[in-house]
Amino acid sequence: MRLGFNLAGIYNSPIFIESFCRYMPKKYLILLAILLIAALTAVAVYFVPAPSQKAGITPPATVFNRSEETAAVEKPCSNEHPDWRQAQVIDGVKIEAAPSCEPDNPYDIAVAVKGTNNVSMQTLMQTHLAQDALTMTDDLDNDGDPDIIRIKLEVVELNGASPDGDFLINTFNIAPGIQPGLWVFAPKSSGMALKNFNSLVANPLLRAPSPVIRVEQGDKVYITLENTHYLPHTIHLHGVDHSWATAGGDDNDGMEEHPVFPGKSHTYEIQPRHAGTMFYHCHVQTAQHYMMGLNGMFIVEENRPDNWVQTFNIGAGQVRHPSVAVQKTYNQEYDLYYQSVDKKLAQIIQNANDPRLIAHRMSREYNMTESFENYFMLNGHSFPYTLRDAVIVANENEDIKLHVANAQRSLVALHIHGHKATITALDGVDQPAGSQVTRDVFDIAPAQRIDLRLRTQNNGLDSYGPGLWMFHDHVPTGTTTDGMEPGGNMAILAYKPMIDEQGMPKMHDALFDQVFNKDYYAKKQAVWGEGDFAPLLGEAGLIPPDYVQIVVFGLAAGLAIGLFIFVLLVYKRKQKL
Ligand SMILES: [Cu+2]
Repeated sequence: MRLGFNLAGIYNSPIFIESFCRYMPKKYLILLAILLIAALTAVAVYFVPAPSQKAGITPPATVFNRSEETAAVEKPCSNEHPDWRQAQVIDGVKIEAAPSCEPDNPYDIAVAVKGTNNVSMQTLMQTHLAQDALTMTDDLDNDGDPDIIRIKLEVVELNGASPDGDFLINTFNIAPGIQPGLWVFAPKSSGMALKNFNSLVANPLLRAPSPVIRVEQGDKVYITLENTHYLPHTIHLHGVDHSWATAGGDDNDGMEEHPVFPGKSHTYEIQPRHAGTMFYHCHVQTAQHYMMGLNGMFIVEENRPDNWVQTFNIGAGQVRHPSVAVQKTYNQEYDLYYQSVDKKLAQIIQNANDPRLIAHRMSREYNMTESFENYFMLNGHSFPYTLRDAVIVANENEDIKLHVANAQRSLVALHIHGHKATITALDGVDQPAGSQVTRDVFDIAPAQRIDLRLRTQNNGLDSYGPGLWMFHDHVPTGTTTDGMEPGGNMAILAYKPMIDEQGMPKMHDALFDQVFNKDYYAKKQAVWGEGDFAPLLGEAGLIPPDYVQIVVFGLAAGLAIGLFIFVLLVYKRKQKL
């Protein structure tokens, strides 16, 4: 027996319709029909399908962790790792002292010299390097150093939009409060991309510029790009001796038509016969990807016995384990990497997550021919952060080797105060002794590299004596950060007695208060807003009002309103009469 109530049966039965019509008056029926038609039309209009739909993202409501937001004024040097400054030996690798405020992690250097496969797990754990980031094997020429080098690089986004809410992630400040969106190549890393669970700051391995890579002349080098990014990229080894195709017939020039897509990897094979300071960069949508930061210095060191070169120089700057040939001729070695950023391009990755939107905005909406350079960086930082890790610390009577590369869109006119340096190589080719020009401004075209010999002999030519000598790009924009001076790639050549125990230049306290301040670069603060001259040169301030003007205005306006009301009352009275 069926116990259920059969609704369909009732509605379909002629008795139901008949009784409905009988009890419902005709005019209501028509009204009901009209209402029904109107409602259905509205529904149809609302759901009318379009030929395509716009993609949208609704981020989950994650709360931004503000715990690490700093006050406007920062300590010039955080002095996080004073022990890293000392000369030391790790896993048998001799690491030179680095007096600057933010020296490189010496464990990174030990691994960069010996390879991830030749150091203790204890050493490797002090870095963020993956176990296969850099393997070094096979002394092919029996001269005491490994000759098969396998390097793995990833692509990392800095200061990009978080998919979880309205904040940036993998943050990397180039100057106080300045966080442009960047892409960099980075050695394959392990663990979190951030400093810790409670942080949005990128771990120290993930930073601008892309690492300086050093190999030895004649090494068999395999560079694998493991594309961890959401867009395709390549590695083009600019100026480095490489065949056009790999032994297996694959692309070896990193050209646009051979992109390495997200999640894919590709290995470039080289055995450079020529030593010198070279370059590498992505060659997909080259103009934009290059300006986003996908470029770095590639140095081929001369072949020498027992020559374990420092494969990665993270963040460029001082080379704390120079090659055998450099050690023989020079007291110190530095990599100087100049880079610029167009903030309009950099902002694209801060306003979208969808790779299709980013590709659209970057390649079809953004117009490189109408672009500007707003930020100028030396070794990934703009002044005053250049004082933390891009200082050159010299003693008197030294010969210092400088590798300088220009990854800016515009020319660099490098000027070192108080010194005249000498060009020893151009684009990785040694200059003959007679052509080694000594001068005080070096013009470096985009993508060019120069090697300089900087002498600190106080003889009125090489050096004018000890000091805190500024060095910077003499193109006027180069010393600005979004137009604010002092900024850009300004840095200091400091003679050792003139820096404090934290590696910061002495006698700069007043300047530090002004510039280690994000309000200064946000243009919220007067340039000479502090000190004795503040009343004269600080904010223009407010001028007291003109009281005569106020009284005259009040009287005139009051009278006018009064007169209007009076006329209105008179008119009404007349109408009543
Ligand atoms: Cu690319």
